Amino acid sequence: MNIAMTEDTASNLKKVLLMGLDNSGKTSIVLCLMGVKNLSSFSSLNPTRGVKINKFQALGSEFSIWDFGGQEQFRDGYLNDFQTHIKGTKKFIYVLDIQDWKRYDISLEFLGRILDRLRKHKTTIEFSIFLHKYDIDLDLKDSKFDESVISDLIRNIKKLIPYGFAYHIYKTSIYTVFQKLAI
Ligand SMILES: Nc1nc2c(ncn2[C@@H]2O[C@H](COP(=O)(O)OP(=O)(O)OP(=O)(O)O)[C@@H](O)[C@H]2O)c(=O)[nH]1
Ligand SMILES: [Mg+2]
Repeated sequence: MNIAMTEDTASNLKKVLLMGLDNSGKTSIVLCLMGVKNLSSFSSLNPTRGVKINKFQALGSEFSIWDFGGQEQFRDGYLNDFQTHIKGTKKFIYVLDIQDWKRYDISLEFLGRILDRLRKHKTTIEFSIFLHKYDIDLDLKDSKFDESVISDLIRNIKKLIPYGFAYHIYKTSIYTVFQKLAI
């Protein structure tokens, strides 16, 4: 993908970046935002290789959603080229799979490195963290995965946030027509 070709030039073009570990649900979120409702589109998704840019119109604006495939082999590259990627960005969404509790530490580490870059660049980008796959029927009775695991996770996320940095955390799910609950 030629980055120069896709730079934000129109003033009403809203550039949104999505990052997070592989399989966390970024491409599914993009499909939801684009209005895809056919559930089979979500079950047949392949891992995103590198950055995939999706442009579409909604609410009178044109959106350019940059979906960064989260496999380990790509992550360092995104951080090395961070400044180039975030140029013109309006909103940054970090996606964490709430059901993938075995990889919380890896996801927190990646999030920490992203926040570090954002702090260095002193940007005013809106920052959100999606605790994704927070499905309506999520079973929190499992002994290894309960409310305390999630509150620990949220506490650990907050520890990573630089002082004075504005952000929001949401619980999201592609079910129930893309739910996004502020916490
Ligand atoms: N239970 C549940 N599964 C979801 C949800 N969102 C996505 N998934 C599933 O999670 C899997 C991975 O989704 P993707 O959207 O491909 O994940 P990704 O973050 O784009 O992965 P990479 O491209 O490898 O970085 C798919 O099987 C989706 O159907 C959700 O809200 N709840
Ligand atoms: Mg993907």
